[in-house]
Amino acid sequence: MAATTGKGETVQDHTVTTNDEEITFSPIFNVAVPFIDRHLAEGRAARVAIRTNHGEDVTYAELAERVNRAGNALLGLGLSPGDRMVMVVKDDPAFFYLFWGAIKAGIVPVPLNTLLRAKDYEFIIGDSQASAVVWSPEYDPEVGPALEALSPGPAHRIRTEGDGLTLPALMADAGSELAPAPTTATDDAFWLYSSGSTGNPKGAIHRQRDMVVTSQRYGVETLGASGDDVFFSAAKLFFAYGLGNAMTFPLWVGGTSILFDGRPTPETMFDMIRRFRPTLYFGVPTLYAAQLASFDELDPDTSSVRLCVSAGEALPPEILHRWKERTGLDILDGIGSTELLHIFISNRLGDIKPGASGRPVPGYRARIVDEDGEEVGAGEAGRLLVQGASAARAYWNNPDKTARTMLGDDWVDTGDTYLRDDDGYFYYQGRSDDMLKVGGIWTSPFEIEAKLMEHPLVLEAAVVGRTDEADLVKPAAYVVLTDPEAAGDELEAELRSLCKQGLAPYKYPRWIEFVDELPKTATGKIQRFRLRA
Ligand code: 3UK
Repeated sequence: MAATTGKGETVQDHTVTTNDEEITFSPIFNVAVPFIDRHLAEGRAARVAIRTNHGEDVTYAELAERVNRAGNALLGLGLSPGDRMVMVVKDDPAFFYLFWGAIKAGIVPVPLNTLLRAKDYEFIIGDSQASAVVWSPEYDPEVGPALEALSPGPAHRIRTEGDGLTLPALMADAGSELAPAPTTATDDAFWLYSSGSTGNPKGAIHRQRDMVVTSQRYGVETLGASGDDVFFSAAKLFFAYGLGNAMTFPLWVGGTSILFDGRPTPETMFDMIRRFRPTLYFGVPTLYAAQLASFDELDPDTSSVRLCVSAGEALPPEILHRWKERTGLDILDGIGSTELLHIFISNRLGDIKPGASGRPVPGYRARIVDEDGEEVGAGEAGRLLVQGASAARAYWNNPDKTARTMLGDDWVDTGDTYLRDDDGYFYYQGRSDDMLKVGGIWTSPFEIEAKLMEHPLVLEAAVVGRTDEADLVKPAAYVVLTDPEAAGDELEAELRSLCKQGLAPYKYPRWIEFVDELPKTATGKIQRFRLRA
């Protein structure tokens, strides 16, 4: 299909042009075309797009046909462009068919965290006013009650396999050809719900262009991803981090994605790496720490990997150093968010600053501001604001939160406290709402945690504010040990003196508690609010 611009030139629909300055889109643009159909036109039909831990391989030709069938199946049920389809789907090829089939048909997929509870699903399905819900039968115990509680609720209820109405049955009856819905680059494409530490989850509305921007600016220009890469992500597809790592980046460059539908543990991750030989591995700090703790026992083979990535929370320098020592591999730490869709400040190949998130990814701008919105100087902490063309346009049905977060012109308030050094590297200081005032001075819980983790017996640490006898806020540390037997007064004194020596004097933890584990979100973030409670 071709269109004519006002200037009389002819442009193909659904095309992208990229240069250093900007990424431009044809007036008619449906993002399923460059990510799915383009590979057939470019001779990659027989290449493997997806490999699963169950031994299933899906080629680019099979993927394109199944995407069409899934899109037609949804249209056949009566869904219309703009309708929402909630997905509670494990990491499986069906996730790809549904997500892209919906987008190609103009329907808006809303993938949800598969670890939520019935109450959460009830809220989100109701909030999104979804016309259809599709789920993997594993999640029956939580999705079932949520659907029962909603009346009338979504008109269409579909399992990816098993009982009742199933996706494979619908796809078998649907046509294998589908014309892309004639959307534009700034039309809504998909939503991702983000759960803050307080309040209800909010649906971030992403546009057709957003996955192109993250795949090109971070995937290609930062990671150097190409069609030769094999991508394996410990972070699941429902998380914006996993969605990029294991779906949009491989599909953008014509590479291969390895899917694992189980629980990420050191054993399962090392086993997948040995079996499928990925070139890029994407993890979170907690998992890297656990993989290091069982490294000797598992004796892994990581020789296929060229580069590792970490995001979700800041990567402690100790983990970076130990991983390099054991595997010879670098870990690129970068900060991303659901609202910006993927990583927007990152370390680079050959330019890694331990303890820093790095510098803005090409195409993104970052500013650190004080309470009045004025930019602060180098070395001063403030709120991190970021601008980029992958920024969500709004939160669904939430004008207040939208106004507070989406500042206009694609600027987003991240809610993080950061400082920038003289060389332009950005350092995470904590969530703005987790920062402590100790003796009147802003204190980063994260800085104290990083210091504690320098001790060889410390696996993880979390610091929160606690009031002392005088009702003043002081740091309290919760510490997980590599050897729980080592807990005791002696180690406590050692950790305290480590902090006193290495940090400003007011920052040492006044209380140290040894615990078996830290409360975490499904995506691996420490829930400091639960420790405070
Ligand atoms: C924190 C980090 C320090 C930070 C994400 C990569 O985590 C992702 O998205 P979420 O919406 O959370 C966003 C918040 O998480 N954070 C993430 N990465 C780092 N803090 N260093 C880091 N490297 O508070 C941020 O505001 O769950 C990560 C790609 C896509 C993502 N959505």
